[in-house]
Amino acid sequence: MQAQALLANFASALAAGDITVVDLTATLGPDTPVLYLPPQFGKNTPSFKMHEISNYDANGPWWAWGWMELGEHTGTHFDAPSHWISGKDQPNNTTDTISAQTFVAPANVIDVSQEVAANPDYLLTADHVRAWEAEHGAIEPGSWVLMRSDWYHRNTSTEAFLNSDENGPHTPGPSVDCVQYLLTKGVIGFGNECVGTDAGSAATFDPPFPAHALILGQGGYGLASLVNLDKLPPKGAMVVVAPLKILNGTGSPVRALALVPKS
Ligand code: 23J
Ligand code: MN
Repeated sequence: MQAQALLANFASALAAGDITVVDLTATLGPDTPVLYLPPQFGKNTPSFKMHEISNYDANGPWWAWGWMELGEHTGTHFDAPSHWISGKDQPNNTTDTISAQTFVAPANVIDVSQEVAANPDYLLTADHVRAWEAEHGAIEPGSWVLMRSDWYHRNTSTEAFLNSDENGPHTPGPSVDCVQYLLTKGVIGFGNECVGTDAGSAATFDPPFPAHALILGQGGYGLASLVNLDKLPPKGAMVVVAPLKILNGTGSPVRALALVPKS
């Protein structure tokens, strides 16, 4: 009964414009930046490509439609536990087996935009997260931690977004101790505005790529290439994000949304 009233109130608040739906998704197209891994790590993912089937023409007189060539980990996307070797034996670790119950969850938005503006290699630390909690409240089990860096403003240029030089990519992410701390809080996953959940320098960490290795290894999720995190409050937004139900999928492009109460 209580939950029924809650959803009725939710519908009223949406209709009245007291809850805003913020789109956390970047446009998916041929210019969408994709991860570049140096050859020693193996193969890379292709860029998005749309193939035309028909365009109200001889190939389909009354309709337009296309088919897509796209990697699972392209654009604004979801990492399933099976993406990483550490998560390969987790239960319900693929996009078709993850419980839909987890596709709606609260967001904790940690603003590191100042730090990142000064240092693109900035790493979010456990101490920073603890200080954030002292100010905004504890990170609750089953919630997302989203790192707001304002990096998404670079998302329209692969060069600016990947920010690589001869020493590799320079993009922000979580430190190892940060990821370990977030796991003690029982988070559902970690989200980043960059091309992946991990920092550009994360190949050199112990373990390498800790957001992937540790979070996916514990059955948690990742969100990458998020946008508009600057439009969310530190606490109080609800994330609605679901991967395509790809059989044995290791991840999927998503339409990520946040429900934000009008302040
Ligand atoms: C494969 C290998 C390394 C990384 C990634 C994928 C991603 O960031 C991803 O999209 O999951 S770092
Ligand atoms: Mn991914």
